[in-house]
Amino acid sequence: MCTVRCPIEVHVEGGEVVHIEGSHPGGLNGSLCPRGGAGVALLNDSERPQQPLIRIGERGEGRWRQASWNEALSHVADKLMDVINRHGNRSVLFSDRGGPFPDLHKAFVKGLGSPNYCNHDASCARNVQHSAKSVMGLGRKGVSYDLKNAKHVVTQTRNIFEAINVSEVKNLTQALNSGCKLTVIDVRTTLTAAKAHNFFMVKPGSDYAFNLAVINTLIQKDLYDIDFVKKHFKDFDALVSFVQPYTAEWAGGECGIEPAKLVAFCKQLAEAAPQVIWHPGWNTARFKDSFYVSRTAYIINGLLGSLGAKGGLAITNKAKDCGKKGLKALADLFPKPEEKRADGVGWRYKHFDGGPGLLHLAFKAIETEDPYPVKAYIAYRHDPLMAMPDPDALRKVFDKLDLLISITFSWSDTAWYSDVVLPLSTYLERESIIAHKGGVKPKFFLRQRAVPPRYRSMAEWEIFTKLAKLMNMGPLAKFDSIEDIWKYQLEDTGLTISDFKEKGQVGLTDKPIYRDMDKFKWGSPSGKLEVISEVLEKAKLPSLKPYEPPQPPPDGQFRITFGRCALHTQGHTVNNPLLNEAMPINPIWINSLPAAHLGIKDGDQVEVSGNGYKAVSKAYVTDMVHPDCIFMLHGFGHKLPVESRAYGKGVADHELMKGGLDIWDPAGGAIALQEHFVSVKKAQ
Ligand SMILES: Nc1nc2c(c(=O)[nH]1)N[C@H]1C(S)=C(S)[C@@H](COP(=O)(O)OP(=O)(O)OC[C@H]3O[C@@H](n4cnc5c(=O)[nH]c(N)nc54)[C@H](O)[C@@H]3O)O[C@H]1N2
Ligand SMILES: Nc1nc2c(c(=O)[nH]1)N[C@H]1C(S)=C(S)[C@@H](COP(=O)(O)OP(=O)(O)OC[C@H]3O[C@@H](n4cnc5c(=O)[nH]c(N)nc54)[C@H](O)[C@@H]3O)O[C@H]1N2
Ligand SMILES: [Mo]
Repeated sequence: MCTVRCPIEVHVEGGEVVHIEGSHPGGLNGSLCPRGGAGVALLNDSERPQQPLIRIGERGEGRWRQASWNEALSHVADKLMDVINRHGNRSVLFSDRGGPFPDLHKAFVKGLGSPNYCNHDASCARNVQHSAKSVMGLGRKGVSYDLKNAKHVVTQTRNIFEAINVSEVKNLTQALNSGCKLTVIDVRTTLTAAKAHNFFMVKPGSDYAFNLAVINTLIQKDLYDIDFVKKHFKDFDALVSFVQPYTAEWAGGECGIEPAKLVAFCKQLAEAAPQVIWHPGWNTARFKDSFYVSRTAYIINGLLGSLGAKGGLAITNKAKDCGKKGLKALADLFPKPEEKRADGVGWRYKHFDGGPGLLHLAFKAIETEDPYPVKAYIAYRHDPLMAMPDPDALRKVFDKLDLLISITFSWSDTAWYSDVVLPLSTYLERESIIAHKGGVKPKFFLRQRAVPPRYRSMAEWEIFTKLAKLMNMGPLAKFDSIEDIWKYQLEDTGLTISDFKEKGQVGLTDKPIYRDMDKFKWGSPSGKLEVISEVLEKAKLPSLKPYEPPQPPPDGQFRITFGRCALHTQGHTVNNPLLNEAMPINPIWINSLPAAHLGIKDGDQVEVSGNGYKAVSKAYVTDMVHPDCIFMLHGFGHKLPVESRAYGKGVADHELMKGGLDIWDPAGGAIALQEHFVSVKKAQ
């Protein structure tokens, strides 16, 4: 139901799933969010693809031929081989959803001989990833949020109680009950803000100013950890002089906050340090300077000594840090393709992280054939026509493809536009490869299936190993069952699959492991926390970028802002029978002042328009959102006739982002989804 993959227990009676709850041995003790509970409705939903489908009409027309799995997979294998014969192995692109299971998909793409494995992150957390690397030389998951032991948690562009990871919610709640303070920086009063000790409603897009003023205040008032800075920072002096003009007074004007409150907040941080977590954000694909917001968040954590600290951003452990062997990687079955990536990551853009690349730049390559033609695209657990801005422009890009395949368990705009839809079994009906979860207490975990597939769907291990067989893909073709794959993964670990049977997971350490930071060497070129990043400087990008205020909304318009709620996952649960009943549309949050000016009252039907798209929803008139913006939940405004419950309800935020595929943060790489303006009026 969500990429967080909270551990669950599924109760089955007479072959039917009757109840789903948070796993007890997995640490959730029954707790789950509404989406987790609504998995039963997904399982039984007849409005999901029920067998392989091959397109017979025009793309997007919705005319399909039902196919057997043998026929569909042979068709896909033949088409892929045809594209490869004509344009080379590199002409196949695959996009995935990051998380714990991509090893198998990476193996498949390497087996195809293509360097073009991408994931969704260009429209999610790439800015955080790249900013983490630019400061620490570690990825964003190289540190873990040790919420349980924190004394002050700061969330900025992060609605931790509604955009949910259940164990994070539980750990933070436990910490708050033990006296931890919470500060929220947001453009609206979220549920998280409602529980906060300090709440700053900032002007949309002004967070970088806020952070610079915090750095200035911590330094000017000697509120930082001098010993930690001496030991770990490179170029601290450059930071001191850079932030000089960025005072709390100054930020007051830029962000629309009280300077005295910012100073008092900094004092609280110093009191709680190093047990402070300043969350660097999750979905930060928002502004052209979002990279620098996250970058300064990491620097603030460094100034407070919380990078690597217990109760701060503790260093993440893997198997080897617990004296154990890791899982054997399926991706290692094949050599790394020698070709350069189509998205330019690693050669044209050397400061970006190779692993999952940048999908919007791969789409650019499809469009321009620069550096070479990309002619086949497999979207796995990914709906770029909803997850990326400007779907009309993206459909034109897809028109240049010879082959578009979607592997999914629900309908999506991308599946609807595809040549072949391969229906995946839901997570309740399939096994997955063993996954590793890093943290202060790392573990391996396993997804076991609870019931057999309801329709003619298939698990991903089956789809990819069968395609591997049809395409003579040596080592991946040799697996005949999920047990074979599990055995391979566990080869070096000394574990067997029976070790997972009872709890679904195996812990790699009994006690949390915290590193001795006096001896810790960071992953950056200098081994230090880099204020001036060698990698950025080489790419001719500033390490410390002067602040530029966000563009004010044109007269009578609003900046678009968006986010999540506890009841839905992105765009793919809006048609779920239970969740749709609980929340069928996305209300438009609009501040009372401009609403009054426009004659809009709470509950009125309003039309949101911009860039040639318009749709109607209900107004939520409130003081709890900044007057410069409107806010809406992402994932609504579905237009597929096969989704009767979601059809035509609410507003699609991504449709309001014309030209958005070309608006991105040059330092962080992610798309800047909130650099768009819209109009609102009372609907006729
Ligand atoms: N229930 C639920 N949980 C989820 C998901 C889901 O779909 N549903 N999705 C998962 C995924 S993929 C992700 S990436 C995470 C996302 O987790 P978050 O990033 O925490 O979630 P969002 O709601 O997208 O955004 C957080 C907040 O940013 C605020 N915001 C918007 N513009 C600005 C700004 O300029 N400045 C500041 N300071 N705040 C701003 C929004 O008002 C919103 O409250 O959630 C994960 N968990
Ligand atoms: N305008 C705008 N754009 C956004 C966002 C926003 O808030 N506003 N949010 C951004 C964020 S944070 C993210 S993470 C992306 C999310 O973008 P996506 O990853 O595309 O979103 P989802 O809806 O989670 O999943 C896409 C498809 O995968 C299918 N699916 C679900 N689980 C599985 C599975 O286990 N296997 C397979 N094969 N398929 C599965 C779903 O049914 C759905 O059709 O969107 C980003 N784009
Ligand atoms: Mo995300």
